[in-house]
Amino acid sequence: MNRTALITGITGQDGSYLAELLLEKGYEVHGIKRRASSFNTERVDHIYQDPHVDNQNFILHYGDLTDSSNLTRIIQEVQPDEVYNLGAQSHVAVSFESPEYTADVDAMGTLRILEAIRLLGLEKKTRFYQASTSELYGLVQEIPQKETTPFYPRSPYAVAKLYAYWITVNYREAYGMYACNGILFNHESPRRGETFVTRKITRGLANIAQGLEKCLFMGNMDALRDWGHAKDYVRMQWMMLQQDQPEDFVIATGVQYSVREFIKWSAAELGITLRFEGEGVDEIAVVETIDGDNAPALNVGDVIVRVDPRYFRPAEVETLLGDPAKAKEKLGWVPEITVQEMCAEMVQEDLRVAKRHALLKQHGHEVPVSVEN
Ligand code: NDP
Ligand code: GDR
Repeated sequence: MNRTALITGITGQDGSYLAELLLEKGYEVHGIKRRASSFNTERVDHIYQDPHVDNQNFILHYGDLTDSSNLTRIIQEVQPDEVYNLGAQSHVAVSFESPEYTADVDAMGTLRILEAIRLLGLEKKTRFYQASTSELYGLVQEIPQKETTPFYPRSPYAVAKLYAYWITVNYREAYGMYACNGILFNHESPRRGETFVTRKITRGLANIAQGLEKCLFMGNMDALRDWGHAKDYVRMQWMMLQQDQPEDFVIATGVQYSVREFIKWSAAELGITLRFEGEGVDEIAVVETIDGDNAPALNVGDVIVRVDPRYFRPAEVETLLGDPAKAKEKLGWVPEITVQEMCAEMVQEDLRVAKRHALLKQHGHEVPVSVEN
């Protein structure tokens, strides 16, 4: 019989890739989507199935991680073999502005699901995956970070995720549940939310190249991250639930780069070389050379990146570098897509959209260009 999976956060970056993967593997996939005043299913629209036809294997339910009764009812209806808890207020900077909401969704939401599984008597049937994060390491205590590295969270988001991490461990130990944490380092894709740094860069620079925006305003460009591709990382989320024993794993590439380097690669993919000048809040990036026809709106000497302290965080995570040795050894997991390949894919996708928007603008239509946070 086909296995059944329930994904919270199915409308997000990871949820959409994981849903595709599980459908390919023959799962019946259920997902929880939030009610919104406009459509929010863009990332999964291509796998949407008409509910009026028989044998549907992709089913969306309205729900919210802040609503226990709703979660319990959905889990009771679905009787999932596997639950992937990917839903979260996932933006670190936003968590400083909405700390209580972030705790409610990211920490208590995890407890609500675990408790629903237990109260419904599904603790021996349902396997549980928790989307834990490298943000747990925060002010890093060891380089590189591995499963045994002590945590030191640096944001309301990370503190909420710390609770979620430990409550997952606790339900495993207390009730014998198959529950585990994937401690995932940053992972990106063309489906990455527009306000995370990589997508902000690829989208912003593509728009600037096409004349839709003038300048990209950045926060801390010295920040170092270990970036992988979301497609590689969701494969591991599934693998973690297929073992004999539940265990926690770090998932990372083992290589780190700065935000500034990501800006340089993105510009290079557009045929632009950048020169960085100045320091701190006065740092700028100037167009040094332009090659090819992807940047018709730009001239040599244009300043296209500036620093805006608005994007600095009250407490920053300066450096993250993961050690994925355990995942390689025990699961045979290795990332297949390099960060440079991923960056090129993201730029090309954003360039395609920017070109379309530029054409619309040329013909007098309004186009969306905002880049916030
Ligand atoms: P996204 O922000 O792209 O997706 C988050 C998902 O959670 C969306 O579907 C969102 O719905 C949903 N959501 C938000 N609030 C609620 C709520 N109150 N109730 C139900 N659903 C909600 O995140 P990613 O796909 O990038 O990440 C997936 C998970 O992995 C998150 O938990 C994140 O914290 C964690 N993580 C991510 C990493 C990364 O680098 N991407 C690294 C480590 C961990 P909507 O579409 O309506 O906004
Ligand atoms: P992060 O990702 O906070 O690591 O959390 P993000 O891409 O937002 O920031 C990465 C680093 O870039 C610096 N930065 C900027 N960030 C944003 N968003 N906007 C800017 O303009 C900017 N300028 C510099 C940040 O200060 C930071 O150091 C992501 C999320 O997906 C979490 O949910 C997940 O848990 C972690 O990755 C692992």
